[in-house]
Amino acid sequence: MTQIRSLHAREVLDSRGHPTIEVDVTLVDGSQGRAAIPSGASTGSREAVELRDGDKTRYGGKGVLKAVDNVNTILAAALRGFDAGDQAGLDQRLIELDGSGNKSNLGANALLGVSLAAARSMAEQRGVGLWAYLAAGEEVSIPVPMMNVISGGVHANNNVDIQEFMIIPAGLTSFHEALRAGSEVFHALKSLLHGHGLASLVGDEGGFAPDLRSNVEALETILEAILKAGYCPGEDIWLGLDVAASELLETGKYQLAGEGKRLTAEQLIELFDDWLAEYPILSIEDGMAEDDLDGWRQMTMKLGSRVQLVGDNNFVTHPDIFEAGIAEGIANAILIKPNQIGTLSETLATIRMAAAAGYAAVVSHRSGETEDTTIADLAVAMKVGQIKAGSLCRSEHIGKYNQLLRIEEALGDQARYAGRSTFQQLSAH
Ligand code: 2PG
Ligand code: MG
Repeated sequence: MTQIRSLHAREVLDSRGHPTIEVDVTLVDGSQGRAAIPSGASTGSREAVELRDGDKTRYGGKGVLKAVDNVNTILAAALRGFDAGDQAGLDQRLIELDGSGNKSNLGANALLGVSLAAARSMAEQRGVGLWAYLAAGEEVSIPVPMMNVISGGVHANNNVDIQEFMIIPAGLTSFHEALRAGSEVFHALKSLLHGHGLASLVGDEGGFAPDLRSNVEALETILEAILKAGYCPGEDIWLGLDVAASELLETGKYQLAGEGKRLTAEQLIELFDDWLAEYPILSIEDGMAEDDLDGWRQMTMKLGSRVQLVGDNNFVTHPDIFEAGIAEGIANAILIKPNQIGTLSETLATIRMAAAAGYAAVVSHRSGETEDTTIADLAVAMKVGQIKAGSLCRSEHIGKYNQLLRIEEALGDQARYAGRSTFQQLSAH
């Protein structure tokens, strides 16, 4: 009943209007699963390879027809009859069929499409939600959303260096109240920006991308919006940053154009320290560039007991790379992006590794998204406690939050919002 009858892939568009791959898996009993794969802009150098055609006559070279063809020919032939219920075996087979080590032969986008669609077909076959299928009877939780309200860096066309300013409604008592708080703050922020004569156009992740003069001005404006919406900063709602520092590093120094500064790692850590004293910041992602191991060590030593330090571009959701990072003692949390590694099983292995090492995990979208909401189910099933899925507008982001509302509703009085307890190990909070 759970053998694969057929695979079918197609080229669709993502939220930036670039091509991406969508895969349908059909089982012998007719059950179907579908997955569409997102794409990043501030990518880590060791991410699994997203296969693009490079044919400049189509979509500026961004077409994915090769990856589509790899699914429809090689993978379809090799996996016909494979038991989709054996996710670990299926993913192992995908890795072997690719054979490259970084998924560059068949494409991580092709492999992940099959891997996730297979899991979805199984959930369909069992007649349960994906989250329930993945949880396999284990306890689940609804994650705290980290919602991008101001965008900068490579995600926006403005003067703000830091890529993402997020609000974290960890102090609310349910997911739907947390989402409501996020939406109310988002709209309060919009009217504040208008009041300051600033544009409320949005960046790739739906956060506003105003021409603020500095990063501090962004922090101040968000605090004002939280208050204006009737919430208490540092009690209901905290702040989070994705510095995406790899993008700031130029000839050995971190360039903060907004602040007019060129900083050493040490100076940047001091700046974060100042901000921690001033603002209710709960989480800093990629505070150092991916290769700045020494900077990461220093930052973890200096700030790691007081703030969540999330590794994204440096860990790239890769179990081996992450394991080395844990041994180095860098960061205290990891960002989980299934397309950085390319199969569901490896993603799950990295999440389990984080739990075993006492690291927090944040399941995350990419800045080029689709209507696929798999990450919402994944975050619930793996009980990670946090999800980063963009802003409070545009359906590619809202879709994930709406899916969490549905799951919360389905769980009824069993629904547990991860809330403040997720951040309990941080002494300052
Ligand atoms: C990040 C992500 C998602 P991108 O840096 O964390 O927010 O951006 O997908 O561009 O890598
Ligand atoms: Mg990041």
